[in-house]
Amino acid sequence: MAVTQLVGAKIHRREDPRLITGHGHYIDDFTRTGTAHAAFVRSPVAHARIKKIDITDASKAAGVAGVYTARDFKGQLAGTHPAAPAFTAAKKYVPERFPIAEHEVCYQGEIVAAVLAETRAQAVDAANLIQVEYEELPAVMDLEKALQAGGPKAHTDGPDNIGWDIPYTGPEVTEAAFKDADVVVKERILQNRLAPVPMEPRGVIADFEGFDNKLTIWLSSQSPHFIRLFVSGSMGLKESQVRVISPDVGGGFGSKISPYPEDYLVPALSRIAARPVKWIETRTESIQNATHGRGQFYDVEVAAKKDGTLLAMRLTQYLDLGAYHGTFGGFQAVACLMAGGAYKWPGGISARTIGILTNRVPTDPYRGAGRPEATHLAERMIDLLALELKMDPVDVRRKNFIQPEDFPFTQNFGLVVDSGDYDKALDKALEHASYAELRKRQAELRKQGKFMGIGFSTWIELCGFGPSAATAPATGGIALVESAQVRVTPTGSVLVYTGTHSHGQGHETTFPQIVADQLGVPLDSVELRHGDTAEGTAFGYGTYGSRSLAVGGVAISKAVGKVIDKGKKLAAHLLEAAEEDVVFEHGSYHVKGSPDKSKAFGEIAFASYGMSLPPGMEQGLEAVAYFDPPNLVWPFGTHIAVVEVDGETGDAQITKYVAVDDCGNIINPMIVDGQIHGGVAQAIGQALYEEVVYDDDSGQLRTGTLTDYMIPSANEIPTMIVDKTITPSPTNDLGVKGIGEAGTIAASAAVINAICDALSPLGIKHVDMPATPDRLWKMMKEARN
Ligand code: MCN
Repeated sequence: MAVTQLVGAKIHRREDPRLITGHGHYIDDFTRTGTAHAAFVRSPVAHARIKKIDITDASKAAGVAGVYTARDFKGQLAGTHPAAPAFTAAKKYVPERFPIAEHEVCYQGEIVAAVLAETRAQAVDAANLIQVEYEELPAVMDLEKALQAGGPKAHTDGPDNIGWDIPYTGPEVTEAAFKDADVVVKERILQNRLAPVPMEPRGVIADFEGFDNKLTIWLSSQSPHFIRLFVSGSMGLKESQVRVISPDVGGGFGSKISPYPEDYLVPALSRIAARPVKWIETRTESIQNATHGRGQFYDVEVAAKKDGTLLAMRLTQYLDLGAYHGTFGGFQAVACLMAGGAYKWPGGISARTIGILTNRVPTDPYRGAGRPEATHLAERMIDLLALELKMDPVDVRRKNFIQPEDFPFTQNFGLVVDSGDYDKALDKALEHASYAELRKRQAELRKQGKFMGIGFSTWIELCGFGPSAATAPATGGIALVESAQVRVTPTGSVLVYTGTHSHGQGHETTFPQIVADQLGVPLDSVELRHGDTAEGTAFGYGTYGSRSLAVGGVAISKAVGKVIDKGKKLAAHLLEAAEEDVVFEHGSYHVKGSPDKSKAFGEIAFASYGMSLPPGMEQGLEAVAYFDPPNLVWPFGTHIAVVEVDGETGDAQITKYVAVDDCGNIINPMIVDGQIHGGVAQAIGQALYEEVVYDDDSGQLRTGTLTDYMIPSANEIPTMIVDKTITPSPTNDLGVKGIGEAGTIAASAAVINAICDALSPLGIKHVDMPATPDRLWKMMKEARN
């Protein structure tokens, strides 16, 4: 294949044959000789004082190697489970968290004891024999009640339930615009709490070798270097004494970024018991304990002119933190900064975020984190305004879009949007949807008493974390740059090490596409390595925030550039030419104007390990590069959903779905489409089916299995028309933007807007998620009455 065809080519995922034929290696596939299996005893209640833990029967049970409570870990793990470094200054109350509860449990599922046994079944059986006496306390479950002074507290020793309260901009910013407005629309918009449900739940294996004081951890993680940082710190080990291996990972969706209690406890157990320890999460443990996403509501007001010109927005985000601050949970507040969407707000945006402690499992980033919420609220408000003004929602959008000539555009919170052409994506989507015909069809169906609706989401996002200047203050000094190492062996194999982690995104294919193209070598000669802190770069910043390509991929490209430059010096020496007269093209160095005077890249790789080097040149052909992007990248697009709601049952079926997205230049269109498909499917799950439900009073989880927590299958997901526009990002050499979260950011608004449009003849203006048949049926019944 000609070299130039690799970037931009639909190359099948190289990792798929391995994964599809069952040759992948997930945590449960690993085993160590002499392993003890761990099981954890978890609180069955949402909030209680621990009065007594009786381990007598469990200690005597068959196969038990040890039973442990908080006291046993006190000398093993220092300090608390780390709270988010982000938003540190703005935090009001950060409850202390030790990975295992000693005196008080604050959510159902919090760990109170651990058992080690010879087999997993023996560990689970023995855990069931541990008797814990609880004194139940009131559970804080309602966000508004949680804010009332003098009410129950999620932590008995806390001052109140306010984890943070940040007014980004006060109401005075928008006061004048609201006075001038012809129309003001208001809504309370819910964001249902979601369980991430990766196909592979979490799991940890730890092997502490006491003689060397060395710890190896295998776990299912999106960011192994972060885990090494946190766990080594807590265990009093040097980072160099800890090796974290995150092999094949069966999905993460954001829930495998932060360290979990088990990530500390399993290594500590290995050190205590002086043997390898393994723990594999069950599905119910996963739904109960993996950090949840969303779990918020917003009060929003929009001021506009009667011709549809937007003036200003006011919003307050009420965010359910759960019982503790998620390590990166603060990121969800970015919804406030992104609430303006693809539009201009000349009269400003007033935004405040309140993080509220409750007795539920903590929330943390879940695919999109903050940006789906922002898109949902912006797009819902545009539709409410269109309804109020009896305008076509397309016209309101077009009237207020940031225009191509406005880029780089400084939005209301000072963030600089790199590039975009929002009308272009909208035009393409309208064409695919045959919009005019759809409206005609809708009018006909309405005459027949049928409920068909068309919903838009002209979404934008910010991703590619991130420029150190922007991210370091929020992360407590960690600059989210990315590093790469490219190493060429004497026979021309190219090993690429990245600090990002692929767990479904296809990096093993796309990153080598970039490298092979640049070096002019076959794709097969390039191999990507990631997920092992003992290999490659000094520190990797992991995969989240659709950053892997726009930061990690660009770092790789820079490292390849350094390799090419070194090769050029060597080629010039071997070709007896001046370096500036040598060009590198299609995998070969040649002297300008003399294509026959050349050295193939493979020859240079071999020569680099030999004796004929220019004076002062070291042997070998490898390079390390770091990339600190100057700005975030800003993908965008238009999604259109067509929905029919059954007037009798409330069942909403998506009959057409169009997604036109723009992620700048594309490395692999097939993988990009796959990311869109998966992301849209997840957002359809949020829009129509998924919600983590707890009992309002007792805080009991009611959706602890996949029979109660409904995730969509292929049956529920429509065929999608997927297309692109291409607006390169000016912030990186590849001109790329992220795509990993786009579908999830875009789709819930399109689906819910379509349902609201379908039900508008009944006077229904707003529908919350999930729009289950039950909810819609009740709303229709009420509206008809
Ligand atoms: N890509 C491309 N051209 C572009 C943009 C991206 O070819 N212009 C390719 C990339 O090279 C990469 C893939 O598309 O192979 C996604 O790239 P990117 O947008 O950089 O996103 P990340 O790789 O950083 O993935 C993170 C993102 C996030 S934040 C979540 S959450 C998520 C997601 O990706 N979780 C996933 N996609 C997932 N997909 C699967 N299967 N499983 C998850 O857990």
